[in-house]
Amino acid sequence: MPRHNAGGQPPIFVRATGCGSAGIATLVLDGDDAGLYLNPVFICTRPLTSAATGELLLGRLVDGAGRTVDEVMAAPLGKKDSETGNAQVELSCHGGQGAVFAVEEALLAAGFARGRGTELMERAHLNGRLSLIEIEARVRLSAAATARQAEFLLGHAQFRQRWERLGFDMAMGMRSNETAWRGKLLQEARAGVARQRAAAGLLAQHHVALVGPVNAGKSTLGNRLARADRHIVSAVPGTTLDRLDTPVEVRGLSVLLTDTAGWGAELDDVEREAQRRGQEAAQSADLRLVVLDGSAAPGDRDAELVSQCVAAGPVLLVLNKRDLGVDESAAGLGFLAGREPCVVSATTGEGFEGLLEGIERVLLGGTEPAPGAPFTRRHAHLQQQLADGLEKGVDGSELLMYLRRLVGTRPNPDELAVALGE
Ligand SMILES: Nc1nc2c(ncn2[C@@H]2O[C@H](COP(=O)(O)OP(=O)(O)O)[C@@H](O)[C@H]2O)c(=O)[nH]1
Ligand SMILES: [Mg+2]
Repeated sequence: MPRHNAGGQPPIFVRATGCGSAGIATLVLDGDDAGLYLNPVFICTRPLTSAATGELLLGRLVDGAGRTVDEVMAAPLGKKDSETGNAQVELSCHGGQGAVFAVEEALLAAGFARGRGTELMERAHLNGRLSLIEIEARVRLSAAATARQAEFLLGHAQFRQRWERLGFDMAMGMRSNETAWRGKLLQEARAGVARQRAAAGLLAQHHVALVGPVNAGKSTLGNRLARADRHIVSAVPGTTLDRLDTPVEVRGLSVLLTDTAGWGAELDDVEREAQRRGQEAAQSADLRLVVLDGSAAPGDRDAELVSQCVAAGPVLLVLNKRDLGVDESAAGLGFLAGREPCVVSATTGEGFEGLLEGIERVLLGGTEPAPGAPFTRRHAHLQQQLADGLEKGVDGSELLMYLRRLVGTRPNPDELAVALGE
């Protein structure tokens, strides 16, 4: 086994593709000695170490006994061209778990260590190649559930440029002994803190519960929200006995929708348990959609249900079955909910846009997440510290430190840990 040179970062491998059934999988081998370590187990017409950046070499990966593990394609990358600033080899092998495991075993035997998922980004940051804001955006992009989330996160470059510019203006102002930058920076920092909530709302997964009496149309409504027939709809009361959690997208927000058993009268043990679980979900959800049959006059239990839900947190009252008419006394329940009810028909889809808009408004807290807004608690925290410092008249050089930590272009292991810890 070759000895890795003491100065650089030791050779590791990290999966660059997902693990599942696939035609191809790519592993990134990172470290200045990656080629040296791979060379003895990579059988090709010519040595890997002689290949230049951009060349592709087809060869066989072998284990310690010389047996072929897989046919692989190796693509070496020089220090200048790789993202981490270390030399790399991109190794493409057959996809699928078995093939990837076998290749990883061979790499471990050849002296590579298994890298953590974020380790390449960490190395890139510590080598001055990747800012903290970019790392934070990438971690979230790889977990983004909706196109709207992804689009917002791609605004990270705007966010970084804006704060780099503020830092530049500040440094110039300090040099020429003027203080106009203070007012502008304070305004931006305050605005940033205020905008982070909407961004957090866009990036979070929200738990929304469908509650209401049996046969109000909760499952039909849930199906329409999920745009798929995932829930069991039936005219027989009590069909939804268990909790059903379905990930759905509402106007680009990621929502986990829980359909619950109806709050009916006659209950056996199974139904009572289903109801208990439903109530539990309704209590802990971020938003409760209280679904009632809006074509019929509400009973005392309906009013009681709305009040109970309001006590647990945000509520949208949904008066369903609009196609059968709207009973005026049902509309009056909106007073209890504290908001205009959404009057819809789950079967025809009438009124649905209003419902989607209502859900979006509650979950985002009424604000629109704008591109270039801060999107982590770390950002908001540093902007808050900056605003506090400006108000207290703290010295410019100290304030500049907050800006440096925020943008994170310079290697900062402590701040990196905070960024990856969220
Ligand atoms: N006319 C009409 N019927 C509906 C509507 N929504 C649901 N239903 C019917 O009401 C019955 C109960 O629906 P379901 O979704 O199972 O109610 P749940 O018990 O609240 O989950 C079914 O026969 C549905 O087809 C609607 O908007 N209009
Ligand atoms: Mg149901």
